[in-house]
Amino acid sequence: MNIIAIDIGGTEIKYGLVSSRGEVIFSSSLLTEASKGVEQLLEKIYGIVEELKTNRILGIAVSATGQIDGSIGKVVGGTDLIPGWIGTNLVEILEKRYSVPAVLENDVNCAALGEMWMGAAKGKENFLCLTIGTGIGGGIVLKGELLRGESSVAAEFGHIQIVKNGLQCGCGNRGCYQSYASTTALLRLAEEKTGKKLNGKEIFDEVHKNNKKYIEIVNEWADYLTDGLSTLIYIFNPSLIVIGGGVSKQGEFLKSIFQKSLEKKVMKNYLDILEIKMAERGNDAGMLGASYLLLEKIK
Ligand code: BMX
Ligand code: ZN
Repeated sequence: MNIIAIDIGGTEIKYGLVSSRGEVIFSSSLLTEASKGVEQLLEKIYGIVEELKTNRILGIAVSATGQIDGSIGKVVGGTDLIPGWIGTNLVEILEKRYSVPAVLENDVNCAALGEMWMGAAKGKENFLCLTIGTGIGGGIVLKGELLRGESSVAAEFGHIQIVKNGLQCGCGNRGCYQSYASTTALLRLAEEKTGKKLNGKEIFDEVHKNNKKYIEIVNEWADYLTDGLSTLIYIFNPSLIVIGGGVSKQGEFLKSIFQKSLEKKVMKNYLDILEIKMAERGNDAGMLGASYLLLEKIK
């Protein structure tokens, strides 16, 4: 039997069917269109469930952007990215509507579990996961379990303040990490410095062509990224950090930029035992992690 898995990011919704052994049997995606608000988003979710629903579904597993209390399946905080999203108890809505078990957990918490179950953190029990996307998200796994925190909103790495009186963030504060080190921030920085609007892939294509301007831009952005990473390294002294999000497709190339930058900010004894890995399950990690939690719930 399979699970309907849905991963709601700030830009894209990835969805598909995951088996109880962790195989992604089918997957597809559509645009989130976050600014259209929660009612539109719910319609998209219902459309996905209708498309994939058969009488042999174990349940619905949802991974989503936002601060989420996974124990009750409710969005309890976050930025204003999806108007109306905060306060939504998606688990209640889905269980009532479809009479199958459902789970909802933060997207990067799910990505961490997905990578532990079937990817770069296989066999690891203590590690951090950080994703670089519309925002920056985090997941902390200790002894094989998510560290959720007192009110279930731990590991929101994206809102660590790294610049005093800096750029305005959607959370209401200024100078947040994600305003400087997300993919959104890389695109903004590139546009500011060149006057041209390129997407992430195009920016890295320019870097691979040895375009000095874009090499400078990527290095500046990476410097912000490692400002946050170094803080996390000093707090957790981790043996593994898994980096996810679209840019992780840049693989070893980007990893070496991050590593060189970290060497200038973090003491050697922390780096000697630290492995940085790019996520292996890319777009599937959130769906896998949510499915992992659904299997735990129905066990
Ligand atoms: C934001 C925050 C996190 C999320 C992270 C990555 C909101 C709506 N989201 O910091 O909960 O994990 O972004 O999400 O407050 P993404 O949109 O980049 O996938
Ligand atoms: Zn913020």
